[in-house]
Amino acid sequence: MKTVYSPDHILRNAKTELTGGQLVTPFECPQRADYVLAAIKFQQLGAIVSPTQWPRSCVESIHDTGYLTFLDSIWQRWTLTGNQGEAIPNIWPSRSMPGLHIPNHIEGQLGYYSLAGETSISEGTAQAAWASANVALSAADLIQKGEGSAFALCRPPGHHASKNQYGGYCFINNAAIAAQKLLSDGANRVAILDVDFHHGNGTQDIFYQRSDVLFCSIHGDPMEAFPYFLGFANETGKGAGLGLNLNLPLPRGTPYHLWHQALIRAISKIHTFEADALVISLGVDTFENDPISFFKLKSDDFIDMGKTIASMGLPTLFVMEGGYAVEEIGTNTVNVLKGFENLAG
Ligand code: 7XA
Ligand code: ZN
Repeated sequence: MKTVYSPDHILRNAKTELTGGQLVTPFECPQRADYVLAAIKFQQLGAIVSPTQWPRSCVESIHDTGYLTFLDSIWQRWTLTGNQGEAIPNIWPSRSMPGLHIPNHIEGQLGYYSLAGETSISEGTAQAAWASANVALSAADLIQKGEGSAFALCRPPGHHASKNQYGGYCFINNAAIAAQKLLSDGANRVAILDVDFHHGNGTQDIFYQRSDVLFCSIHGDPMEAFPYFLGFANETGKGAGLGLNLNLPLPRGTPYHLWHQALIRAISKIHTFEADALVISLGVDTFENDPISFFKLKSDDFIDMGKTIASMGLPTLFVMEGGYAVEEIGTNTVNVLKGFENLAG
């Protein structure tokens, strides 16, 4: 399996993450991609190729232009305003405010365009997000050109980003733009299976009313886990998308055999949908030692995960999302990809 990788991920190197009332070194750090890349080389997964640059319209097919302009300009505006630290939102439209207008002031815009406060914006963040998007689009292109599978080593990740909001370490929804590219290139139906520990609220929101994309997610119960306000089992889609959203929230301490049962349910749904291609939002923060999550998957379980995904027999694009047990992230990620290849041949 080919991997698409850009060294420009390193441009996303924030120094702060707001957690527990403190500014700590972000869990989503450049070393994550370094470990994954090293494991790909060590386990000889396949060629590592550079992304090409895709037209901005590929990203604008999913994200609002106003949001993208905000993302592109925020760092310069933030520093020109005289701010010394990284850009962190501190106010949001609340239940009693419609929140439908975009303030002129940068502080108000940060609140308008963010869904959470942990994700500081730093110099180079937008450039890295665009590089990550090009990685996903290039990997989708490999699938379109006939590769049975490909791995987009995206960083920063994407599945929390909605059409006009960043947060949860995500800025551009890489899985969504890849799925849209597969559709634009001729696929009739694309299934997105999100196996990251966290619910992919952005991806769900983007495709919630569409009939050409099925979204399935297996994740920590949002009553107990980020993003808290989306990802419940009764969210099943709307309008043309009714019945095409499957959320499988699971409780604290879930081991692989129970997680696997949810995977089988998702596979059954994908089978019924008759997808032409599959996009996997691949987070490995389901790992037992992940510092911010609460499932109990072991490293070897990721091999079986990959094999089970391969049993669907679909062209499959893997898009990197989360995983913060940094020293094990490479092994766990490549275990999924190797497991997939062993069954997919
Ligand atoms: O998949 N998403 C992630 O891995 C990031 C979740 C961010 C959690 C922040 C909790 N304070
Ligand atoms: Zn996650």
